[in-house]
Amino acid sequence: MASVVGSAPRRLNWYPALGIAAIVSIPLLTWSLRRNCAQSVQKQDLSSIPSLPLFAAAEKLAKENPDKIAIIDKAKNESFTYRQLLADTVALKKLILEKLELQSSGDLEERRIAFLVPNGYDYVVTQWAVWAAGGIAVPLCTSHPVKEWLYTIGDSDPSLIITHPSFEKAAAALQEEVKNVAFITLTPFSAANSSAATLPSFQPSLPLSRRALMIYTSGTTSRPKGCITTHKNITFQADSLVKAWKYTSEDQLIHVLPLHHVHGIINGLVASFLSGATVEMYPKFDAATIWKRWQEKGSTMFFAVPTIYSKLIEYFDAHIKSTEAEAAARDGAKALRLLVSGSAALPTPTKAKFAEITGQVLLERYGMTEIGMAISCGLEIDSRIDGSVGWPLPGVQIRLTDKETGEVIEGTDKDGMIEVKGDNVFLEYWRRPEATSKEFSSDGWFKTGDVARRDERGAYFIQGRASVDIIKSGGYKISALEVERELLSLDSILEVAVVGLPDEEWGQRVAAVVKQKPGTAPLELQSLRAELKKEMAPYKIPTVLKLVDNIERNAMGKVNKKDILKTYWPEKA
Ligand code: MCA
Ligand code: AMP
Repeated sequence: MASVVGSAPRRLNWYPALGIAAIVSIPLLTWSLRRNCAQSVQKQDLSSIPSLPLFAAAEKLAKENPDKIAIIDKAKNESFTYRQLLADTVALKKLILEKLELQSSGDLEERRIAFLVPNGYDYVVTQWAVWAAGGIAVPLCTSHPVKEWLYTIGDSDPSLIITHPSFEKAAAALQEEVKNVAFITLTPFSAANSSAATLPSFQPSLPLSRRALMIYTSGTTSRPKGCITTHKNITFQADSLVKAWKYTSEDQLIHVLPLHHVHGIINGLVASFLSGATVEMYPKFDAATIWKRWQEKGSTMFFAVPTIYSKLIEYFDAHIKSTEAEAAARDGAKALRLLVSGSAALPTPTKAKFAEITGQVLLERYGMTEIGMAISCGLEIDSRIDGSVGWPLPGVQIRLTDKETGEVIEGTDKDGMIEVKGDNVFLEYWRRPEATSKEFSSDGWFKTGDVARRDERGAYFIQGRASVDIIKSGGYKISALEVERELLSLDSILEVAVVGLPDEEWGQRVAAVVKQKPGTAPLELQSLRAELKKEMAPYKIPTVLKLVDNIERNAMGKVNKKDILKTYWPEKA
């Protein structure tokens, strides 16, 4: 049997929960996507919306049900209909094009638009307006320091930067540094006119081959790369999830994830909006808020990283258990139809403890910035296997290859490198053709760098990453070499090795083993962290520091990070 799991015959490779409908509809979707790509670009009208699949779905819903809520913005404490979302999108689209003096073409033609907007309705309008105007959305991470924003801006080379007034200071700092790029300060949207909003007019779609989204992702060897997905990619990624997890317009998602990554953007926003669901958007995760919200009932889905489930369990034990709120809290969580965990390995004890509290068996899935979601356990409880991420998603092909020889592994129970093919796979790393081609096999499969094993049911079990230089902490992917580079730029540090220390709560912690320059005062973790906060994202900064006299290297001058772990943290190695 061919080792390609997920391609024809699909019937064998997909879990039963999906049923016949998915088997039939994937070729249809592929056909319609291809057909769409072949269309030539029509002149775009400033005041209408291109019928990209996401917008066409929203239009249909807004017509059928003008009062349907798209977003409940918890920070604003306001609800917004699909109708208003489309109306505000077209208004901002017009503003963007006018600002860039592109009224005559009405098309950004893949110009990059970077934006710094907190989680909520204003974020979605901004992203949709960029897409409606034909541009590439570059969401900036709201917790990054200025230095990281400058890197992203420098690399993505945007024509325009949109900032929300809540980032007034940051915007001023950026404007100091970034010359020759236009800025817009967003006027926050209000739901005051939601029911009166006029549905904008629609025009033919832009080609789905149009680049849509740029997400920065850490690599092992270089600075973060801009991962480009097209409308075809993101539509396919979202649609595949909609089929597998059966999102509907009856769903209400509680959304707490950051919006500069695929998990929050595609699984959380795009797939929900494609299905006409309602998304409740929170500025950030807070365990107390979520437990309280679950008790109120009315939401149906929750997506998170394992650290969030771990924090929810911790909060339950510390503040809810044995109080009068306990029964309602357990009940509230139990009422949801779907709770998903991903972005990092879900420890079985976390899964078990969460099930014990809530009666919910978390559904685990596997994904990556470059491929969206690729593998998922099934909706049926029986197909949520402990320690497994399940089966390839509809339309996604997966194979395992031997790490040394590259040969395809046919059988089961042997570790191999996960490789992926399908319309879910990204287009390119922005302006890095060599880096892009390096990540693909000669026969066109994307090499994830993750190691997995497949069992006789075709279910996949992730075994970790091939590279020790990629750390996953709190669901964030972090390059150990990038952290080392920052540490080495400090005056007092002579040598450093950064490793991922296994940790129950964070998955891994960023740990730095440091040899200081002679005569320098011993570093302290807190002051080191404070210093680094100006330089890098908070989640990349080491939370463990070990000062040593010597960092052992092999004959090639390389540090063996597995040995480092064994030497300094033998209990975790
Ligand atoms: C924060 N802290 C940490 C870490 N992060 N300590 C150790 N390790 C960390 N990684 C510390 C802070 O320094 C601070 O301590 C304290 O925790 C609270 O910080 P805060 O930022 O408020 O933390 P939080 O809000 O509790 O954040 C935890 C979180 C967050 C909610 C789990 O990390 C998160 O949203 N993660 C999701 C990431 C995600 O969406 N990844 C998807 C990418 P002090 O005050 O002492 O400084 S992967 C992806 O998209 C693919 C496609 C996929 O498969 O999904
Ligand atoms: P990112 O590059 O931030 O998109 O992170 C993608 C990486 O997260 C993958 O390459 C995996 O290493 C890891 N990952 C995602 N989901 C899972 C999962 N369910 N189990 C284990 N690792 C995961």
